[in-house]
Amino acid sequence: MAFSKKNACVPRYLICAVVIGLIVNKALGIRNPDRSSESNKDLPDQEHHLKIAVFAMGSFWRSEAVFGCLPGVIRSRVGYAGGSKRNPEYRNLGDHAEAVQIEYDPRLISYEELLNVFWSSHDPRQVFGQGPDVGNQYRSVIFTNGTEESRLASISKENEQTRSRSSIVTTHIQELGVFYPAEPEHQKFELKQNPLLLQLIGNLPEEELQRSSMATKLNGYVAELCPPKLQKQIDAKINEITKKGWPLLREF
Ligand code: MHO
Repeated sequence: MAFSKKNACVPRYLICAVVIGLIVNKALGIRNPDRSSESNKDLPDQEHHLKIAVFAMGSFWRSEAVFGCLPGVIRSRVGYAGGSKRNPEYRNLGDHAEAVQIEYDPRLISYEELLNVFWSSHDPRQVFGQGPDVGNQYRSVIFTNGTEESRLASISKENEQTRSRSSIVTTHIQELGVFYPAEPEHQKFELKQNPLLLQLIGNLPEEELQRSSMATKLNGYVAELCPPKLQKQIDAKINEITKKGWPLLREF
């Protein structure tokens, strides 16, 4: 059957609808879900070797800060994963867990090393929560992307279980489905509590802040989760800058 003129217009309407949808989403600050396997396809060429790891280990404010200072961690962001609810939100996240997504350079840090940090930075034996935070959203999960990560995760979980003989390691290992980035106020949460530091890095617009490696590090620094040497170096640098003071605008 020949394509009538009327039918030929339909795809154009569809394209318009999609474009308008994207613009409205952007204007309303709506966050689009990520699929793990596709998430580094938009990276610039020099970043194609970067890999992504996703963990849940309690409050995502802290989880993001835990990984921020590690050499080889390029950037991070927090979000919701592991559940079935579509478009979760902080106050209504359904069956998802609070998770952190880490972009890392495998030439500088390995997945096994990230797993070690995961185990040593929370209590995987705690049931239904983490520290003072109680609830399913704080469960411990390693989200994997394929069989090699699952294999490494399982080995590391077995090792962890051997170390804690009397109690069960509750951590789940599951394939990452959709990662829903959390609202902007939860991204680099620790850093956002420190206006001076935000200013020192140039009051970056939100999108740039979320992609900034410097912000990722400083987010760990504010939570005092950088290795002591780096923590001290950053302290010294900030003291140096603040001691010099700012020129004051007095009159014009
Ligand atoms: N204990 C934290 C949990 C925050 S979280 C991102 C609080 O201050 O509420 O779930």
